[in-house]
Amino acid sequence: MIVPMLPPALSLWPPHPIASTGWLVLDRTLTVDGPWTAQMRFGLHVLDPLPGPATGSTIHIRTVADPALAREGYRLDVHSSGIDIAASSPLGALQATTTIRQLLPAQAWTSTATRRDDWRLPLTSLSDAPALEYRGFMLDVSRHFAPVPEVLRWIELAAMHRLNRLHLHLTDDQGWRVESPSHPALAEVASWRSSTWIGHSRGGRGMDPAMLDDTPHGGLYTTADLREITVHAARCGVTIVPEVDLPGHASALLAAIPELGVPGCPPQQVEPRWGLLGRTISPMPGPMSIVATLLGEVADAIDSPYLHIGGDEADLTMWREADEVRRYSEPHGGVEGLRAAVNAQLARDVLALGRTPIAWDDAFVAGGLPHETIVMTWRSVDLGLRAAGAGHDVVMAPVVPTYFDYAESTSPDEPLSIGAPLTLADVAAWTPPPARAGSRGRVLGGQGQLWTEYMPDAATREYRAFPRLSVLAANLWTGVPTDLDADTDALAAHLARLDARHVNHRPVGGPRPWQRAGSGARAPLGIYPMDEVSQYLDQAAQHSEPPPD
Ligand code: TNX
Repeated sequence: MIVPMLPPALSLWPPHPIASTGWLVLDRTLTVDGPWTAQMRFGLHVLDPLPGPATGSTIHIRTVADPALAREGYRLDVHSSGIDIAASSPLGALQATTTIRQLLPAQAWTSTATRRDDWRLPLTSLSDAPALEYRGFMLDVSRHFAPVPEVLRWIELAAMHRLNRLHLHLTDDQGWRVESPSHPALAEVASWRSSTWIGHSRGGRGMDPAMLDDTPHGGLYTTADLREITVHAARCGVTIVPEVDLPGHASALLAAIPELGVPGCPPQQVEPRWGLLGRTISPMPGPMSIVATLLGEVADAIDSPYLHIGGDEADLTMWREADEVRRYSEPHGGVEGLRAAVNAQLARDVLALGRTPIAWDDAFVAGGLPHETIVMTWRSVDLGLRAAGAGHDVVMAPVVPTYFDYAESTSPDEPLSIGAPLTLADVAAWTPPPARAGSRGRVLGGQGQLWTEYMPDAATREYRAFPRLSVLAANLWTGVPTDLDADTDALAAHLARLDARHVNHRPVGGPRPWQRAGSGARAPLGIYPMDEVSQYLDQAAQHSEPPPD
């Protein structure tokens, strides 16, 4: 039998071979029954399937539970009279709907029911399951706030890419984005700043007042907002991973609740600048118990198995300069030992809430983390492998190639960014390595990061994320690198889906005219070249001697 060539619009993403023997034309009413009816109706809303058994005149989607399949795995069989789907969980059933939409024209990715009678599915059977269980995307909503509708869209875009974790970086020096029932000052003071730095630290103009935009920026999620986000994520098969970044990166928190500062800490403001600012909360028992309350409130608002405690780049100068803290640190062997004790305390607070703590690799290097803590590594993959060796489960998020705040090229056409280049090819070539033989911890997966210092709006965020996130997501699902040369058609078909979803992606060849930097506010004032960044990260990883495996 001759297998007809599929036009590019029918290639799957991640690329997956399809053998087809003909077509099922969707020119009749669709009906659906079985255990995954709700997932079909949600995931296939463009087709508008009705619940109910097959009748002679309908195209029937039959769903069955097959406990032998992997948690997010599925089997899909498109035959001449309908569609059969098997999954062991709602997550697998949702994955099958993603595949069905990908087999349809790109218009199947518009946001409303748009089925036309000439849409057709190839007659085909396929089985699929992810290589990695943690496939994440991190959105920094502190540096620039993403309003709720945008977060809901990121959830959908994550699900469209078979990513199953949305990590929200909720707090940082430049804004605290979670309502606190016990501390209203977090909403009143910490959720907005009076100005934003429009320069680049590399530009060398320091705190030049001309570089502040004198425009207030802010926003926060109420408890109700966070519940809405969590419920939408669950429907899409995505788990929210909330992060409260402590004990460093705390300017906004200290501006709102000064008693969290070390004794003698001068008043703080919600920071308008980017970079390492050295604001760390007090490690004393009083402040730590207030922080435990705040963590409990976030856990209460966001139903998730995880709570990320940050732990990165905690500058200890404030601790060293406060006599009381220095004395308090003595039984811990000094302030470095106290840093480890504080991270461990935060992780234990999270465990007491029934959640799994996650921390950046800096906290692993500091030592003393409970073994249940998942380590998220950003400074080097090797640190992650060491953490796995030491018994931690690990999520790999190395700057190269998962920090999409770095521009794809050094061209002056690229809008202002932290550094460059971090190319699509860099992403395509990378997959998280497995843990070394004999490690007690596992490498759970990987994650793409969108730190938003230089991304003031949703369009810029989408420009930086896509298509690099699409390629990373493919690698996390398949566990193997993407061959950009062999998969040109599949990527083109996927970019058409992004267009149908109105995603402001960067074309592979470079920005569209209206995506270019120009000479105005988005002009590239300075960037960190990638070799300098790698040198900095190597040094940082060397200076910090991880605890023995
Ligand atoms: C490092 S990664 C940071 C962030 C910045 C980012 C910019 C990490 C845990 N900390 O605070 O936004 O670099 O690329």
